[in-house]
Amino acid sequence: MTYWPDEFADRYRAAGYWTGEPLDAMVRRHAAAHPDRVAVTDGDRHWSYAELDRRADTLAAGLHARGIRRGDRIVLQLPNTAEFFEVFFGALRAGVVPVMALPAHRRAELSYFCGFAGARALFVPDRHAGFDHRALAAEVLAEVPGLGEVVVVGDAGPWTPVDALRAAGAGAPVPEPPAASDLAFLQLSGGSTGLPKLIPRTHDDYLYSVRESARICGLGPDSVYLCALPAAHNFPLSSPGTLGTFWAGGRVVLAPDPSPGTALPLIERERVTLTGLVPPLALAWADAAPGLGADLSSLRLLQVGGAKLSEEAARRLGPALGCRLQQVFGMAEGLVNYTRPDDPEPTVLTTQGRPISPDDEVRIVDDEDLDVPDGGTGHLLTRGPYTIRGYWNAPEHNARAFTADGFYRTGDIVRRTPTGHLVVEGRAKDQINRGGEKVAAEEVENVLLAHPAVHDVAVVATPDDYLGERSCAYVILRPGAERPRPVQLKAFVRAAGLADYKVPDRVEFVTAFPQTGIGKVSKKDLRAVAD
Ligand code: AMP
Ligand code: DBH
Repeated sequence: MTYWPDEFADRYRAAGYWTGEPLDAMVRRHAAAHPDRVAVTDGDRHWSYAELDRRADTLAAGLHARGIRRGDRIVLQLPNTAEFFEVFFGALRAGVVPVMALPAHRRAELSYFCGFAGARALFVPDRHAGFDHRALAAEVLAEVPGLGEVVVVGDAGPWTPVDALRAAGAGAPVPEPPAASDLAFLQLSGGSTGLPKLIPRTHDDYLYSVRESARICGLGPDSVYLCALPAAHNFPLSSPGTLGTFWAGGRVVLAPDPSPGTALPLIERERVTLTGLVPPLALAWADAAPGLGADLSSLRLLQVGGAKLSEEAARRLGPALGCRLQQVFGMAEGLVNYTRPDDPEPTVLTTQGRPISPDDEVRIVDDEDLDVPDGGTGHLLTRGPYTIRGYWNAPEHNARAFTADGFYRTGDIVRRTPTGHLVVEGRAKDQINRGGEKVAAEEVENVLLAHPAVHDVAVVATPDDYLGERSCAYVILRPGAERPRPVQLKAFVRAAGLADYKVPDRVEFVTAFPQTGIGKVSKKDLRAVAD
């Protein structure tokens, strides 16, 4: 399987972007050079590079011994614990492809990932944030009988404990290393259609983005990265995140949750030097910092991304937390933009950064795919050495989501400044960005359409001071149907097994939707009604 046309792959190799090194090699390299240096801190546990390397080897061998082999898929739903990296690197080392589920995902998402990816195993914690993932796994297994097994980190109950894999792998041969041009893992898209899309990332392309991100952000062996967002998400995983920190030989500190009460004392205790947050969290930290009185003097860089940061908010953050700000505008499909450490302050406050690579091709086009004049606002299209050419096994969707010559249609509306920095001006995709958590309107609409009282529904974003956006479901009832209470419709979405953040924040009943000129529902006008 090739993921880029040969002509491009050759170019990216010749330019030195793709080096042929698998992603897990960085752990092996540091384990050899300075085995006792701490790689991961999780509460009172500190795993050295040597320990992480050994554990990854054992897990790789364990997967192999149990018949989970190169090219097989597993679904990884682990929270911010050291085991996340043991399983992640172990799988990569065995050539086994993890699907990077989030802890917030529930039955509908996990069943879809397991079924669609044909997963051989689902990895879950026992409990996390008061929720029993073993019970969730039972529901998934009932829906996806082909799923081989459930592996639990913690108290396994009826399932396979991760210790069984470790035991199977102890002393067993470690599989041959994967080829760097192979698929490393399947990242998830926030999506805008009914079903979430899987994003095929190779070792070569991902490592390039990680390496350059680490360089741009100035990471080194003394860097201490606080992983406060869910570790599987593309931002904390790669921009430069945990992998960038490992690449540089630094230390990753895992926060069990991102609240200021948890995270700020951790920064003080572990002398954290950088972290990445979504805008609402960054503001919550800034608000809570004076009251908590934690010593944040070690913190040098606060990265904010995932959703638009207003200039006003950007202005507050640096002074409130006593560190530099960096804006990050990225996507799991590839392209990542950073403001640079030497950018003038107005650029850092008012733009979402510029691309990582000189070979990131950016086009800004109108509705007819024609380039807008310099400085104009339009749809962002992109192609480059770490941006996918298509979603995994989705030919029909790919025909719409990519141009014929391979540019990804990001769905973002942007303009470009004379220095090449991008400013996100809006969004054309049918999605709600709920403080960095993306909700595909269609996915929620499809669930609500199955409710007996619902004739039609449109889910749109409404402005929100805290999250930036929240979701509102506009519902047209069936003739004669009794009007359900909004909480009943919300409960219906939850009962369908969707993650909590996809449950509409608001439900409004209407008798008709505003229409566009050709009779489609005008979400633009609906959003205006909601304001
Ligand atoms: P996903 O495709 O789910 O990885 O989400 C990526 C999307 O998040 C982008 O296409 C943008 O819509 C949004 N996004 C990420 N970072 C920013 C940012 N700094 N400002 C505005 N939107 C952002
Ligand atoms: O929102 C994102 O998906 C995102 C934001 C910042 C991302 O994938 C990234 C950086 O790599």
